[in-house]
Amino acid sequence: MADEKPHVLMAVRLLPSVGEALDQHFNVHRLYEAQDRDALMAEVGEKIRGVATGGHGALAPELLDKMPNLEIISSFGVGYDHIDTAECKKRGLRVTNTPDVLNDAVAETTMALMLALCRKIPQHDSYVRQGLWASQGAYPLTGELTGKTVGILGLGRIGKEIARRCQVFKMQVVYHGRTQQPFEPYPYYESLVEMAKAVDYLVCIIPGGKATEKMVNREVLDALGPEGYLVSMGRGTTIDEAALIDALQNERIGGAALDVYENEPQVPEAFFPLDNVVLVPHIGSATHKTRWAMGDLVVRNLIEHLAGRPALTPVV
Ligand code: A2R
Repeated sequence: MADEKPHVLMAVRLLPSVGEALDQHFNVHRLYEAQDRDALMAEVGEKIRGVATGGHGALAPELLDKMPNLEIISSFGVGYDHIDTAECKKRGLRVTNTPDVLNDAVAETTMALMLALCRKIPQHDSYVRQGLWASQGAYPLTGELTGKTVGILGLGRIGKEIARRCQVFKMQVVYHGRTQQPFEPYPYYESLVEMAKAVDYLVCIIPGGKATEKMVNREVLDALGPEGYLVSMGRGTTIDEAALIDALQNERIGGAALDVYENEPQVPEAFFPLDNVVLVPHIGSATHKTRWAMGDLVVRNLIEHLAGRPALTPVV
């Protein structure tokens, strides 16, 4: 049928709003619900022109092979390190992500983690719940963000929103990346180690992938030092987790707050007994409003591309 809706594969479960919107515009095949994935792909693979996927939905070449008419992979999330972009280029596939709509939410989570670390919010909460306030008096005093220096590793879309918020908190902002951004008002450090030496807080908000793997290593952590704090927001793979655990256990850094991990959703248990680390389960963008907007962009990229118009946010 010439007017048949295009066929789209949902590789992973996404928000209900995404599934509903996709159902309106496309014939949707849900790989994650299939009892027999091979049978589903054998039946519909040739018809599929678009894939909707997300951070934990890596697409193996063997799966791509089963979709010879595939044109576009629309991925939920700004990071797309789970997608082999070189392979997609080779196959002539368009790849899209969901940038910008999550900048504010991730920046907000970053500030929450910086405050939690600095003002020891989790410790205070448990102090009150355990009845220790009444029995032992006030909790020891803490530091504060005001007047401290924050180094942003990755002054991109999200990094810039974090920088603006840190300025409102009366912090000094500096940054490191591959290139200096002369129109940004913040001092640039060519060397990550030199920046780590100079700052009180190191906020990591760079993409994952080979180029940034374990970039925050023992040398960087030691440069940050016992009065320095790490806040990890980008990808867990950019931190050498073993080196971080060692630095926290031996108090060679002041503390860390982590939203992302090397092997999510597994979190090394070595973190659990440590009082100098705040752990949250990859919640950077996890608000109703932002996740809805990200899902909406996944759908609109598919609609635009499959109608023959340019995709909205292509990365390949
Ligand atoms: O290096 P530059 O000047 O292109 O700056 C980018 C920086 N960056 C790196 N810095 C050092 N070494 C690298 N190998 C490297 N690769 C990239 O990270 C840029 O300032 C920043 C990324 O900014 P955007 O591309 O605008 O990404 P956005 O939307 O801020 O998201 C950052 C990451 C995502 O890739 C997800 O993994 C996570 O946050 O949600």
